[in-house]
Order: sequence, then structure tokens, then C-alpha cells
Amino acid sequence: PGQLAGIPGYPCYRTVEETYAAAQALVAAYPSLATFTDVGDTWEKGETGGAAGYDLMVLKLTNSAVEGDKPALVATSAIHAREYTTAELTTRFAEYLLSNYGVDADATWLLDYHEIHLMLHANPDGRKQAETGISWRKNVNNNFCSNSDLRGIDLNRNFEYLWGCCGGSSGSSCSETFRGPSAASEPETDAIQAYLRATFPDQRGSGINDPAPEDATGIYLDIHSYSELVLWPWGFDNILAPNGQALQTLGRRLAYSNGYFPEQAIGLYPTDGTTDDFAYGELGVAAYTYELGTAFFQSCSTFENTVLPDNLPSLLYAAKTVRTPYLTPSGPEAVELSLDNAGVPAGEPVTLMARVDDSFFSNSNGTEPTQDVAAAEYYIDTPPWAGGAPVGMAASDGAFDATSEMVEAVVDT
Ligand code: 0X9
Ligand code: ZN
Repeated sequence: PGQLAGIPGYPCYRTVEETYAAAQALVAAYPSLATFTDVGDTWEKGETGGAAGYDLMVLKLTNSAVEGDKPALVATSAIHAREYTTAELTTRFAEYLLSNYGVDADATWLLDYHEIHLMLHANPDGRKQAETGISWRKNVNNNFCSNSDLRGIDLNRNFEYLWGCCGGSSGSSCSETFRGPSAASEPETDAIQAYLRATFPDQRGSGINDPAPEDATGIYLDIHSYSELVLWPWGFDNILAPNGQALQTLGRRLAYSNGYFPEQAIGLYPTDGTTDDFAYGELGVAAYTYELGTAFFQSCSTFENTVLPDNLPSLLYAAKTVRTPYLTPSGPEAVELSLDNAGVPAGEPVTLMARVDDSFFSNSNGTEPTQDVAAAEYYIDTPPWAGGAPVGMAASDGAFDATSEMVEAVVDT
């Protein structure tokens, strides 16, 4: 009673219309940092000639005043309609980054030198059903299991990489994991595949054993719920992906920041035609599935107090590492940055301190090796790969000989 916005009984989760309006409001408030672009139609929109259904929209965040090729993070959420927390998390992530631009150094650097592409609603037709309280998962394609609440195709079994290969999907139209009549048969799948192909270079050969190069760029995240997991390819078989070791390293770091359990996707159950196997298999992009929280219709108190605070740092970490996701996560993190004087007149020296630590991995599923820190550098505003000048820092105890080192440098202001 009295609830004016959000999903009935779950006021913290914006509806499809409210999410799209929020994205448009962000573009209006931050015109140089955000765009909101139509990248395709839902099944219902195509079927009704535009009378019903939705556009599939991508909220892209980057500072358009900074030019040059920028590495990209692409995330999709709510591809499964009933997974309420997922779209709200990615929407809050966008709001966090934009409201902290020019305020927080990480948010500023992320938007200046990276692109963050968020398809907040990857299955808005289905989501409208789920917003009425129905436990809806698939899209609403009425040609299969017609006129029933079990109609439609599981979009996370419809992607074309090894579609239907391995017993990880169903051929029965009323099944919750129905793979559809053919690979990428659904307009939602087609739009996401086209967007990924347009955004990321193809960095992997067509052979099952071809690795992407160590310095491959880009991360794709597909945000689902629930089970508190961080998953990476493959899901179709328990063979190690050619970049499996590096996928595991980043997966363990992402899981360190949200406290979730990291594992290869098949560890949950076999799947084929999924988003992540497509993004990695087809393009070589580091691809992950998050399973947020502990329920599809997660209570708002759990979302606000647990799911959101656990996962914002994890998404931020993913964004920071998109330039070289198979390399950066093996190295240490710089944390606890501080200055010995928060405000000095220009020209006076100030000492910058930090802790550089190589131990930020979830070791709940195997133990990630760590190394001694070998060096530390700082730079101001412009990263070295964009022309900035790195400056060396000293180990505070005199020697770089441990996995965690305090480091410092006198900064010329
Ligand atoms: O079954 C799914 O699609 C995912 N679980 S959910 O409850 N959100 O439906 C898990 C998929 C795991 N496999 C891959 N990510 N490949
Ligand atoms: Zn899901």
C-alpha cells in the first residue's frame, strides 16, 4: 500500500520503464559521459510491429572529451527475467560511476580511459511478466509452448557458440532451458551477439584449443542470480579453456571482492549456448557469469545491505582490469593510498604512500599463487599507455621482498 514506484512489494527494484527513464536522466545530467542507444528490438516488439515490446538499449559510459581507443567492459543484466537484483545492480553501478566522476580518482580514471557498456535489461519483455510476480525466466516468444507461462526461449541457451552441443540445454519448448529452434534464433540473442562483435575485436582463433593472446583486451559480464558464484568458461565441457588459467586468476580476484565462490561454469551444471561461452569462445574476451545473492525475488533489505555493497567493488575491480584482463590480475593491487599532507601550496612536496599487495584472491576453491612485489609506480591523471609518465616509488622498508609492501614517493606538486 502506498508504494509509488518499483516492482510491487520490492520498491528498490526499478521497473523496465523506470530503469530506462533513469538511464535517460543520466544522459541528460552527464551529456559528455553517457549515451543511451537502441541496439535492437525484443521479440514482442518485432511481433507487434512496434505496437508493444521494447527496444534493447545500451547505456555507454565514457568521457567523450578524451579521445583514443579505449578498452571496454560490457555487461548484460536480467537476461533471465525473474532475477530482480541484477538490473538494479548494474544501474546503481552506472549511477555510482557518474556521480563520482571528478570526485573519486578511480571513477574519474575509469571513465576517462575506459568504456563501460551496460545493457541494463537484456530481456525486457520477460521482465514485464516477472514484475507482476510470476517467476518468469525466458523471453516471451509465443511460437513455442504457446499461450502458457512457460512459453519462450531460454536466451542463455540460445547463443550460437556450440549451440545445443552437449546436453546442456533442452529441446522441449516448455522447458525452462529450451534452447530455441536454431542458434541465435531470438532477436535478443542476435542483438547481444551483434553488440559484442561490434565492441570487441576477435582475439581468438576458431580452434577449440586456440588461446587469445596474453595481452587480449576486454571483459564481458553477464549478471544473473542467484547462488553467490563467479563463473567462467567453459560451461559446455569440463576441459580447461585455452585461457583457463588466466580466467581462473581473474575469477578468483573478482570473487575475493564479493566473497562469492569462484569456479569454472560446468562446476555448477553443464550448459550450452550461454552468453559467456559465446563471448569467450567467439571473441576471446574474458567472460564471466555472476550469480548474485540468495533469491530471485531478493528482499530489498538484503539487496541494499548485502548484494549491492558486496558487488559494487567487484564490478569496479573488473572495470579497472579490462585493458589486460589476462595479465593485470596476476599482479598486485594498490590500496590504502594516502598523503602525508592533504593540502599543500603548489610547489611544496607531498609524500604519497600506499600498500601494494598480491594476495587479494579468493582461495575457497584452490589456492592462487602469489609473488613478491617487484616494483611500484605512480602517475598523475594520464596512464602510461595513454602517454602519462610513470614515476618510481620506493619500498618503505627499503627492499621489495614481500607479497605485501608499503611504498612511498615524494610527489613534485
Ligand atoms: O542456468 C543458467 O543459465 C545460470 N543459472 S540461473 O539460475 N541464473 O539461470 C547458470 C549458468 C552457468 N553456466 C554458464 N555460465 N555457462
Ligand atoms: Zn539467470
